[in-house]
Amino acid sequence: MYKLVLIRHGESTWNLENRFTGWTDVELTPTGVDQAKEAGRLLKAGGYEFDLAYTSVLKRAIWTLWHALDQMDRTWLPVAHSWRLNERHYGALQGLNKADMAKQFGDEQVLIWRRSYDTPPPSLEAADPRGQRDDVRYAKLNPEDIPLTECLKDTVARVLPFWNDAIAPAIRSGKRVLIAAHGNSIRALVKYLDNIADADIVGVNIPNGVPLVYELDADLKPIRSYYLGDAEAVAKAAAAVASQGKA
Ligand code: DG2
Repeated sequence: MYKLVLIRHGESTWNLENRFTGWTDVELTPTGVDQAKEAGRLLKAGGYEFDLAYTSVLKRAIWTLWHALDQMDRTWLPVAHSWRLNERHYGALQGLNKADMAKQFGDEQVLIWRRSYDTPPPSLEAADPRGQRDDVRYAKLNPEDIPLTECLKDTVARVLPFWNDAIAPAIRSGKRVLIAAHGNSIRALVKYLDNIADADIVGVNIPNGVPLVYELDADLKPIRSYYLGDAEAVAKAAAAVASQGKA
């Protein structure tokens, strides 16, 4: 049996301001740092050990991983970064307030933008300064791989090659893996691992900074999965994420 641990980053400045973030590279808040440290303390207290960590190229996930590893006295662990673990690109919604958008367009429309499997939010214009065309960290990508918007289906399509080519082989080779990523790049992995139907993934919300443990069989199929920490607090935090898009 293998164990895999996923952590959504701690609260970011734009989570706090309730703004669509996507590929915008925002910082953690002090609460987010505390959540990341608490995740590390929980992993340490649970006796978790890792050989390898993966994260995105966005600093809210990178710092979360670092603070968690620091609490475990494991800052020396090898870490691989990939844009494929970035948050789902939120298109022209990036920077806008989720509740304001719900007031303007209705809760139902914002739920579609946030949680529908295959309806992407409105696209950014290619020349929009909120895009990443000139960002050095994406300079080696094919221009068509840099999204202007993404639905979860698009996110699954760019996360899975990294799972199949890098993460899954590492787990199969016996490496104990920790992944620090984002609400929707983690939902993409959870959908794939748990084989969740397109219609049902709408109801899955990932709380900030809580380790999500997967026990996997030899074929990397989940035997069970669970969050570490207080179950009631975790359920409350996931419900709070769900309601961020309401007027
Ligand atoms: C949030 C997720 O991403 O937002 O892009 O706004 O996990 O990086 O904070 P994260 C964003 P929702 O899909 O939950 O609205």
